[in-house]
Amino acid sequence: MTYQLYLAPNTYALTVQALLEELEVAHELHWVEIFQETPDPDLLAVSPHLRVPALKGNGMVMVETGAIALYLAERHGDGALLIPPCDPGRPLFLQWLHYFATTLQPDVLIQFHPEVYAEDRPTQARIMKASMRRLAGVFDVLNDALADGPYFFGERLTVLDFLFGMQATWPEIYPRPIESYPNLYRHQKAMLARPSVRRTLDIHIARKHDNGETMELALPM
Ligand SMILES: N[C@@H](CCC(=O)N[C@@H](CS)C(=O)NCC(=O)O)C(=O)O
Repeated sequence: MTYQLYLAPNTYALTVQALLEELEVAHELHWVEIFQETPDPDLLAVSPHLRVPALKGNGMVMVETGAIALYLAERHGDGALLIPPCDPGRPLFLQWLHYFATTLQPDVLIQFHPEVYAEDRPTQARIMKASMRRLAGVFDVLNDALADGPYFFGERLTVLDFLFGMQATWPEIYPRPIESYPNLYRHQKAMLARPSVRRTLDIHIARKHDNGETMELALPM
C-alpha cells in the first residue's frame, strides 16, 4: 500500500511528508493548488476545507496535520514516535499536541495570509502585528518547554518534534531571529540534521525554485 499525500509547497504538508520519510512509509506526492477561486478538483475530492495536507490510503482519506501525524505514528514504526497512554509523559504529550494546533497555528497562519481576515492593508498590518505579539509569548513558552531538549521529550524523538519543527523552519513566524531562542535553535538544528527532514525540505525548495520562487529557512540547512 502506498499513501497519497496531497500537498502544496512549503505548507503544513511538510510535517506529514517528513513523518512519512522518517517512518519509511511508501508514499506518493500529489501536488495541488490552494487559495484558488475555482477549487482544484483534485484537492476538493480529498479535503472538504480545501486545505493541505490531506492523506489518502488504507481505505481512508483524512485532513488535519496533528491527526494525520498521530495516525501515522500509531500505525507505523511500532509506536516509536509516540508517548503512550500509560506513560507519565502522556499529559504533556497531549498538551503540546493541542497547543501547536490551537494556540500556535492560528497565529502562524495570520503571518502568511492576513488577507483572509481583512481586506484593507492597514488592517492586515495591524492584525499581523497583534498576532506577532501573541507569537512572541508562544515562542517564550516553547523555548522553556525545550529546556531539557534537544527534543520535547529530551533525547526521545516524537511526532511533536515534527509538528513543531517543520513549521519552525519558517522565518516569517518569529518576532526575533531563532538564534536568540537557545532551545528553539537547538531543536531546529537537531531536526535539520535528520535525513527525513532534509529530504523533505530539499523537495520543497526545488519545487519553489521550479516555480521561480525562493524558499528561505529560519536556519540554513
Ligand atoms: N489545521 C489545518 C490547517 C491546514 C492549512 O491551513 N493549510 C494551509 C497551507 S499551510 C492551506 O491549505 N490553506 C489554504 C486555505 O486556507 O484555503 C492543519 O493543521 O492541517
